[in-house]
Amino acid sequence: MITIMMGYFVAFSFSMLALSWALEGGMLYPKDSPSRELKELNGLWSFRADFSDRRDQGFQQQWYSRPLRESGPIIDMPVPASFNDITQDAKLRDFIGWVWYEKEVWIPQPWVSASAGKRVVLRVGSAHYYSIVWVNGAKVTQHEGGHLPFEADITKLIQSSPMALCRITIAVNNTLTLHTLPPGSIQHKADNSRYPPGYFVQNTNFDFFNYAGIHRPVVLYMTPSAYIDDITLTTTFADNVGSVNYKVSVKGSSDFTVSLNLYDARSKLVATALGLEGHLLVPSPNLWWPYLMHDTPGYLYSFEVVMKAKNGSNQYQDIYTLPVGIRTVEVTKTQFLINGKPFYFQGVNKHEDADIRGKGLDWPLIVKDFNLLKWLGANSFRTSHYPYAEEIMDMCDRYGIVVIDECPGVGIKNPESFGEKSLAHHLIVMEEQVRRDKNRPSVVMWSVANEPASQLPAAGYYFKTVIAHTKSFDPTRPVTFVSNSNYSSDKGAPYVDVICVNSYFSWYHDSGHLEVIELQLNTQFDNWYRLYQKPIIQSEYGADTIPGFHTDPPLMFTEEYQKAVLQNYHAIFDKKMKQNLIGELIWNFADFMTAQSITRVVGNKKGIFTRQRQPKSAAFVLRDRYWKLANKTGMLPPLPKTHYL
Ligand code: BDP
Repeated sequence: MITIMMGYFVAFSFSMLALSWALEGGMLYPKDSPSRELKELNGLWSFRADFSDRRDQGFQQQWYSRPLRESGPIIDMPVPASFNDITQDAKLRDFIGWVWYEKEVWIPQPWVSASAGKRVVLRVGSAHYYSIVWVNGAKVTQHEGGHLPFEADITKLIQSSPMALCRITIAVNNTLTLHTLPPGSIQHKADNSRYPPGYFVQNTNFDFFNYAGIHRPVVLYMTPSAYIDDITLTTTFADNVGSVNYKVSVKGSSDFTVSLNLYDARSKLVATALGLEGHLLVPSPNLWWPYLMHDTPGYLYSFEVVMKAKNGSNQYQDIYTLPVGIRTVEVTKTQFLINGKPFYFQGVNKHEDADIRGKGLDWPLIVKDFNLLKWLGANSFRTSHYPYAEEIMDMCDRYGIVVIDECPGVGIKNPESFGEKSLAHHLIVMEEQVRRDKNRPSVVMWSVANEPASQLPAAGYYFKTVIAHTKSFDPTRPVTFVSNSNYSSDKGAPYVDVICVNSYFSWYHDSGHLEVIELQLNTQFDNWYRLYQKPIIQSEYGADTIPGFHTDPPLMFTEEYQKAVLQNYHAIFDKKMKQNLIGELIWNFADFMTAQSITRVVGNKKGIFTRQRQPKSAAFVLRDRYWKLANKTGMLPPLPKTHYL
């Protein structure tokens, strides 16, 4: 829609030009260190949605050029949080277009002085979906896509202003097009007898509410002006010796030295080296093991980089420490091996979703969810259907929760979304995601899409390219996408390392007929394996369930029916896991919000937990199964459930 989204499209095409194929620079998570400081900008921001017909008033009136309160009414908006459920205004809940955020902050004086040799960066953990950022009225960056971080070096800008007060304005647009990830489209309703003038809706092909706003922390951080820009770690081990293979990049000086120190979990120095690239050898390493596969899952070493640089007479030191887990990943025709041992994904699919905050990062929720995962005996999840917050990924590394790291490629259905423009953007998104998560031991596989129209002819070239591109950045991890296409017509499946299949027998097909599940599921696995001889993950299965609904015999939407669906699936899983099934991920961990529709009763109810994280009966079925499996598959020495809680 040219009219309302004009500003958006202008910005979009600019970004496509501005980004080259390979991203410039690293995206290390901002952390304190002896050389670095951090200032969190979370809390209340000023906020205004641009309700003007063309949604372009903010640009016409340059709302970024003076305090937002001076150009019109503002409300308080928490960051991080989705803006949708914060007020009582239905118009804001379903708003499409530009919203404006603003915060004024003092920059610590030692960061500002030009002679101090400091670099100051503004970083946004994620904002949905298109963002433009100004500092004191000057544009500093823009970014296409939610779910991934972006940043701007604002050193020069703040050093040139007389005051250390800094006004940060972020305009965020949640409009989706056929070329964004996820794709979407604006539909105008031109029939004036049925719709008011200018009426439009946004259509999407995904089943979660399109929450928007600034979803993850915004921070200002300071590094020395010569700094550690990026670190890439891969690990191997053989003959009881682990190897941490490293590559470091430094910016801001060409006259520097780099030393590396590896510490174990008790802070004992176990290896050292010098230089930008090399290997650190660790005899008798403590390997990184998944939860329930070892007594000490998620073992992390600390990889410390110490960089000393000179610029003329100025000397700088920068120190950055990255957790590293030593582990290997390998896929055979029938197995997924972690550290050479068969790993079975007994896990869940999740969403970033909760009451009021929507997709906003929320620590109590995060910790609660990890406690529930441990309670359940789940060893893994898929980040359905977009990369989750770095703070969540950190927990996976530490707890040994294995992750299939999915990009926002969900709902790619329209043939136009398989064209060059979409493909180019998809490649950039994969680069950004790999750049962010490449060092995480918990991430064992990338998923480049969920349920695309992979039967379309264009899907072959599209997925071949996206998968090859992802592997060129990370040759160490398998790549997949999640399919619900027919096995015989899926054009992308030839390029994946692991077949991931979603199916909803007795739910979307043969609704109410539990008796067909076993036969249909058996056929599903046989068909896929016969054609591809690749290991298979059941990446979704489940049934909507209203907590408190009970019937016997089981009827759809009752707790009994959900349990029965699970049990029927499990009977076949038990058979197939002896052959080539390498995992099962329930849909879904918890109920979540969706768009309104006649098939959704205030959201998707396929959770085994409610949205408020209370268990439905199926949670206990799954818990029994997962703990039994952990013992049976030999992943765990026989232990009481309480051992890990
Ligand atoms: C699958 C989708 C998932 C949906 C689920 C459902 O991958 O996003 O929420 O179905 O319908 O097709 O519950």
